[in-house]
Amino acid sequence: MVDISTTLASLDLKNPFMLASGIMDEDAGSIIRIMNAGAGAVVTKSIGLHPRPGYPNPTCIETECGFLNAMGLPNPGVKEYLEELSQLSSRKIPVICSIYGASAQEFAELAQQITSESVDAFELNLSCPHAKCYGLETGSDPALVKSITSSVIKNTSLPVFVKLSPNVTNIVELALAAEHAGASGIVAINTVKAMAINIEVQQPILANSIGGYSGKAIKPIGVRCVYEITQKVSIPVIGVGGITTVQDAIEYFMAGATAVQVGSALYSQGLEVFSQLTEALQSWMKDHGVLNIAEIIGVAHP
Ligand code: RRO
Repeated sequence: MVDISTTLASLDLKNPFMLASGIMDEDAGSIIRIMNAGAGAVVTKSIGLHPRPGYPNPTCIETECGFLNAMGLPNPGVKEYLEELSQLSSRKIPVICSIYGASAQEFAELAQQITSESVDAFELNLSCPHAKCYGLETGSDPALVKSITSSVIKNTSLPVFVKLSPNVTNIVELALAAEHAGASGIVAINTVKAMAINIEVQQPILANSIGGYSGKAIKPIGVRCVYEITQKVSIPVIGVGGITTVQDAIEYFMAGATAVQVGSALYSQGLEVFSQLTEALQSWMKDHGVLNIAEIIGVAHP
């Protein structure tokens, strides 16, 4: 029997396939469905201190090779979301709460309000590509990454993962800033800043004009980021971006990822994607004589 379990700080995952933030994770009902579908862990929609309606439609479109979204951080705010989390009667798998804020102080307040009763870890969204004052606007400055990460760590005993953007010159210096601040791991990558234009009306399609690109097309960007980060940091890195098949996931593991997140693939493959990936990974490992997933993590490094 091959071993596909993996460990991220104090979190034990029965398999390395996590739900990425922002897909089917706005309410307890959807999260329970993901848990029952066989995911190794789930990450929630990014939650802030106050409710946000998000941007007007269109907020998400399918393009030639992926999806383009500018949802605009829609969420009910921390108070209401805690009620959703309280409906997850038993957490069969780790639940990681994605949080966003405009300052270290806002992140600290969220970490104080969301306790270990509700979740098992935090993912800091320092990478949304199109939200003014949030995400990438804070996550492209190593000093801010360090101060935000430290402020969360001071206010929680839970593991803290930092989700970074590929839309920067040097993702490694941002990962190092998070590691030096005491992060338990890095999540790479968020969506790639992009846009599409309707040539008949001669206007951008998304209401926000600019959005984030996800799906198969961004996989090589994600793999490159994971590879570069794992050359320099020693905390675990979670790979995300364009994973639809087990071969995609294995590429991320070989680049150095300890686990991976799946998002856009849910649109095409449905909830079965988690059990399909798990079974396919087990058969691939058997066929290749790999007994433990740890044997392939980072093997592509010189
Ligand atoms: O809500 C969004 O528009 C969004 C977020 Br928070 C994010 O992190 N990445 C993305 O592509 N969209």
